[in-house]
Amino acid sequence: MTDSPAVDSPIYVTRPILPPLAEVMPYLEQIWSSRILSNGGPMLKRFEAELAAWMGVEHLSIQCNASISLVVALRHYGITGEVITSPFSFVATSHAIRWAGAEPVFADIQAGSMGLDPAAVEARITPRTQAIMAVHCYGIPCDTEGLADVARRHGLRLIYDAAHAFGVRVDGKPLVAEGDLSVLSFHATKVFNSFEGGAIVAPDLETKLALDRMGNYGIVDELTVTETGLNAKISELHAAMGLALLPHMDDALAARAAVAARYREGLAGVAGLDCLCPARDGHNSYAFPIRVGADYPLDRDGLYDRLRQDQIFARRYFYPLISDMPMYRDLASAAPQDLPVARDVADHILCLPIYPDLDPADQARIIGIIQRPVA
Ligand code: T4K
Repeated sequence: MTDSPAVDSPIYVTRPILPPLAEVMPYLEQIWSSRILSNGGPMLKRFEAELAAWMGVEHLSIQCNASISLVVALRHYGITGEVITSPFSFVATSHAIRWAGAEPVFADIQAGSMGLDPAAVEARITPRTQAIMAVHCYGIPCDTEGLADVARRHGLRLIYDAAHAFGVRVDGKPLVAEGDLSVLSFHATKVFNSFEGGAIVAPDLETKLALDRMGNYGIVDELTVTETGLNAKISELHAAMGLALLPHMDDALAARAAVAARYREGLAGVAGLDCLCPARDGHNSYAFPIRVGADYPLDRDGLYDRLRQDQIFARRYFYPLISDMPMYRDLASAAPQDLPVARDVADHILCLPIYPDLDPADQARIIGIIQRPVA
């Protein structure tokens, strides 16, 4: 993996990991020799097989990014009615619902998991509701049992935006096996990247092939197109990047866990600060969110600005709430008084830099500033 930045260079909230270039070259040579650049070529097939084995799932459809895969997932079930979703997420979650031709309906989240609250979801169900799209925010598992129960009792599809959940296991089982479908992101900013990319974890081969087809214009064969699909394909180059990085993921996850452990230790006992990702086996330490409370000397934005003075670019993921954005705020479900937990979390959250090769000296500097923000 690549070297760490110099001490005085900017520190961003994340930094992608890359495999050694020498390990990428053999894959590129194969592409150059085959001239197969896209359309479900050998590199993609191998990437799907090796990734499924690594994750411990049987079927997945690798696509160009999570945003498009969320659209494909909804289109697969023909969902055009209401989809109950979280306002506390990256905009892609609600945008995908709209691009699929459906309408997002916001429900409040739980304070602990920061995922959808099953009771709040149930209260939002109408005759037009067709699906729940929940988000495993920062890779913290939603209340999957509670959501599955609501979905089952009301005959709704349950689709997880699992963009943050690469590698997360609960009681040894991959979190992405929950729900009808789970969508992962392999964007540069994620735990695992193929530069750009995403995947839908499917329950069976038939569903996987249908998702592949939906992502390839709905083409069955040269003469047969069965549905209004779109182009969700990933190139062979992207598949090669993913393949080359995959063998490094166990080390990368261990390195992330070590960074998270140093933050937990360094920030323990700082009045007014809470670390929101529990130390838990099977977590992926995708992000390191903290809550900046009233007993801290600065408010959340004050700490964000203080860190920026030292070129440390923490991020306020996810503020503002999606439900406050201009294209959604007029929805009835966006009323602020109905989303009190999401609002409270969004107003106090700050995500600290975390990535496998974050230099311990840089991290000590970040912790030192947070411990004593005011000189
Ligand atoms: N669902 C959820 C819950 C998501 O969080 C996301 C994406 C999606 C769906 C959609 O997934 P994709 O369609 O992308 O597969 C970033 C990412 O662009 C976005 O993928 C991600 N969530 C979101 C949480 O973060 P920005 O606008 O904050 O990214 P940006 O460009 O400010 O990058 C953050 C920092 O990362 C930079 O300050 C530096 C570093 N960085 C970034 C890139 C792109 C690098 O060091 N190298 C890079 O190549 O959205």
